[in-house]
Amino acid sequence: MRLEKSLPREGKPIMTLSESASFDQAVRVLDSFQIEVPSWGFANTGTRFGKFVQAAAAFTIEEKFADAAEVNRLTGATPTLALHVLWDLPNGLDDVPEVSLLELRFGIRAGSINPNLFQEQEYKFGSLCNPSQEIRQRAVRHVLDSIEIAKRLGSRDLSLWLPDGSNYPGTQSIRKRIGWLEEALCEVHGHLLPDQRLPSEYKPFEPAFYHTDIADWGMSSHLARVAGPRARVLVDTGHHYSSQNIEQIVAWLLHTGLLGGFHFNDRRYADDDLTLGSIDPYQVFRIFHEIHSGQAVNGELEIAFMIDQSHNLKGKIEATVQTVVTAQELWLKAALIDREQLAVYQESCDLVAAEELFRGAFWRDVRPLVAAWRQQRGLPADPLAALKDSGYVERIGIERAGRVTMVNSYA
Ligand code: RM4
Ligand code: MN
Ligand code: MN
Repeated sequence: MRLEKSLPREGKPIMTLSESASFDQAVRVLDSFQIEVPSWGFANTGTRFGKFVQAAAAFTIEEKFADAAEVNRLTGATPTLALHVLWDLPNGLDDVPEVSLLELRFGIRAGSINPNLFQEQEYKFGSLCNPSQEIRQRAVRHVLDSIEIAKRLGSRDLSLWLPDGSNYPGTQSIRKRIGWLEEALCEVHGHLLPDQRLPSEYKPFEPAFYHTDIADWGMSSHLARVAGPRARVLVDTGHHYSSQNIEQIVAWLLHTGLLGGFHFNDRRYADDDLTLGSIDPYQVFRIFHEIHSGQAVNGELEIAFMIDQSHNLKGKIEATVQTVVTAQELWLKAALIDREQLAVYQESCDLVAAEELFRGAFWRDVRPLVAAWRQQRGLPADPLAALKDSGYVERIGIERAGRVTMVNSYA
């Protein structure tokens, strides 16, 4: 059903009673759904084989803010921009005033602050887990500088990802490195403000290919407990082995109170950073169901939804809008599961009825509901079409073309 067909002349959707109850619920669900976009999602990124440069890709922090504002204008769901310290604030604290001005100018707030512990030559054998105390201290200092940046920008989350690990058996002491990591995280945690948090990603491999110091959610959970009460686990959906049950991990992290947030993306093979839901939308739905179930029990949950994608072939802004729209649809589908009825079927072990109810919610077409919500909120009913009509991508493609673009770094 296309929305326009269900609208009479004066623009009010014609709905049955149950549709209008769903719409009221949809308004609540979509009003409270926000997802953070990454600054690096607008930049030229590539694989280790090279980059295909796009004329419209953002290069400066100003351009990244402009693109984030365009996505927020179209979707109404992305008020914050994740920043990567060395890419976006190469001069550290000295760049904070410029970022603050950009926040005001574009109506987009700085979101999570991501220290960079993988770019410098010193980190060849690790950052917070490096056998050299001097290098570990240097890495800690960078994280502390990043916390200071987060404080000045009013950012809640200092989001950690380590490249640390080793490539060959016997070349590093796995156990000593656990101890160094515990020490570093405790020190860093001590510098957080009471309302700041320290979520840490885990990842089974890449760039290290034998052992990775924070390889899975068990290790990340342990470290969060040791580091302190504001440390959390960050689930990047691409950081799992194939066929791993991510929603079960999410359920455990909710149960243990350690779930800090997500980096959403999709994958087919490894950490592919593809568009959310492009390969397996059912998995995202299942993850969202666990979160809705968790929120039904505890309304106070603080979970950061973020996108961590690298659009190498697609247009960056189109892909980001597409991601946000997909996230909204899947979030709403999962919210509309009749959880009370599902619980009845689960308790009576009525397997087929339970599965059909669950699966049925996934197959429900919620696009007309999301479009109606957008119209009510003064947003374009079809954000991708509105992006096309706006000419934004062509305009920035012309403005940004021709300048010298660095093509030798990841972002
Ligand atoms: C990692 C991880 C981090 C990201 C880096 C560049 O795989 O997903 O979130 O910052 O890549
Ligand atoms: Mn990530
Ligand atoms: Mn990743």
